[in-house]
Amino acid sequence: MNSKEIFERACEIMPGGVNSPVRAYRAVGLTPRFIASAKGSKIYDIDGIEYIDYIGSWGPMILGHAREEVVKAVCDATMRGTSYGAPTVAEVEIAEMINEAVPCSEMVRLVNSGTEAVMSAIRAARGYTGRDYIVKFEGCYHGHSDGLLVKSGSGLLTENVPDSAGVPAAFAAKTLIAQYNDLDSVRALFEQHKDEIAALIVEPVAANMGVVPPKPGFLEGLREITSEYGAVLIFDEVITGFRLSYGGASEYYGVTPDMATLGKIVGGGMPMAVYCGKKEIMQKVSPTGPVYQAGTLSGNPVAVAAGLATLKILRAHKDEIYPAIDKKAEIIAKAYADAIEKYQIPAALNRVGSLMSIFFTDHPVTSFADAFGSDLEMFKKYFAGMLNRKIYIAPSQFEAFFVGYAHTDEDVAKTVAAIDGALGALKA
Ligand code: HOZ
Repeated sequence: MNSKEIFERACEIMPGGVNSPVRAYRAVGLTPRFIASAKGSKIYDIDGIEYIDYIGSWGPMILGHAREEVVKAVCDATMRGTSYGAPTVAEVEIAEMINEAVPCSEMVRLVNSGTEAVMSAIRAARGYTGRDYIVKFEGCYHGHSDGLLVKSGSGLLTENVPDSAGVPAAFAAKTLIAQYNDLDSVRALFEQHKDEIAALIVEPVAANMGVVPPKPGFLEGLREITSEYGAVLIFDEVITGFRLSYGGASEYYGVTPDMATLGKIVGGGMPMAVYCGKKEIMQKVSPTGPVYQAGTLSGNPVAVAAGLATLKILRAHKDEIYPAIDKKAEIIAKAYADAIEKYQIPAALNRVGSLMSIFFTDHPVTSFADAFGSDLEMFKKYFAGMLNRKIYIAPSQFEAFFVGYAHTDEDVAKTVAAIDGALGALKA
C-alpha cells in the first residue's frame, strides 16, 4: 500500500484523511506522505523515500528524531507503568527545570497540549484579574479553544477559515483583535476597554502566519501597556520555548511576561505542555485557588520522561547546541536570499534563530497583512519543488521552517542545492 492508496482509505473514515488539518496537503494540492519512521534529521515515508525533515513534528524535534537518550527514558518510564493519575518525582524535577529556565516562571502546571495550556492560562488570568476580555493578534494561533479561534493563524489561515464555525458569537465576543507589530492597535483597545482586559496573549515571534519577527520595541511596548492597565501579559512560547534559546523568546529578547505557555520541545515529542508564571497568578489555580483545571493524563510519566530527557540535554549543552543550530539556519537563510537575488524572485525571507519562512511577495513581511498578501500559487510550486528534491517542509505558506541540532553539514549542503533548484525552477 502506498501513500496515495492509504490516503484514499483514510479520507473515507477521517475528516480530510488526517487528525490535524494542515497535514492533509490541501493547500499544496498534493497527497500527504504517510510516515513509516524517522531518525535524526531524516523522515521516511511508506513509499520508501527518505527526506531531510524541516518540520520536526512542527517544532518538538530540536534534537532530531528518536534521540537515544530520549527513547531510552521513554522506554524505561513505560516499563514502570504508563499512567498513574498520581504525582511523581519526575514532575517536580521538570517543574524545577522550567522555573530555572523560563524567566517568568515561578510556578508550573503540566497539561497535555498547547491548546490546553493556553486555554488554562487564560482562565487563570481571568480568575486573577476578575476581568473577562482578552486581546490576541490577527494571524497568531493559540490552539483550538473557542475563544481563541478568532482571526487565527496556522491551519485556519491555510484553510481560509480564520473564524471557526461552531464557536458561539458570545464566546468570541470576549476576544479583542489587535494587529501584530502595531502598538497603536493595542493601545486603542486598552484605551477603549480600560480595566476590562484580563490578558494579552502573543506569540513573541509570530510563527503561525509564517514567521514574522517582532519589530524592535514591540514586545517591550506590550509589556508597558499591559502593566499600565493591570492586564496579564502571556507569551505563547509553544513554538519559541526552548528553541530560540534555552529560556525561549523571553530570554532571547529580554522581555519578561507574567505568564508563559510551553509545548512541543518541553514534551520531547510526547503530548505534554505547560502553563507557568508568577506565583500570585498561578496560586489562583485549583486546588490552591478557585480557577479549576484538571486532567487524568496531566504530568503523564512517559511524556514527562521524554521532556525531562530533552531538557537535560539542552541544558547541559546549551552553549554548544543553540549557536550550532543558528549557524545552520544562517547558511540555509543565505541560500534563500542568494536564490531570490539570483533568479529575481519576488520573495522575502524572515528568520529568527532556527525559525524561518520564505514569503512570495515583493515587499518585506512585518505584519499579518504582508504575510496574507503572499502568492500562494507560487508557494505551491516551490513546495512541490522542495518535496521532489526530498526536502520535507510544512505544506503551507503560514507555517515555519524548523532547523534542528540533528541536521548535518551534508543535510545543509543538500538543502542549499535544493533551494537553488526549487527557486530556480520557479523562474524557468
Ligand atoms: N498546529 C500545528 C501547526 N502550527 C499543526 C500540527 C500538526 O498538524 O501536527
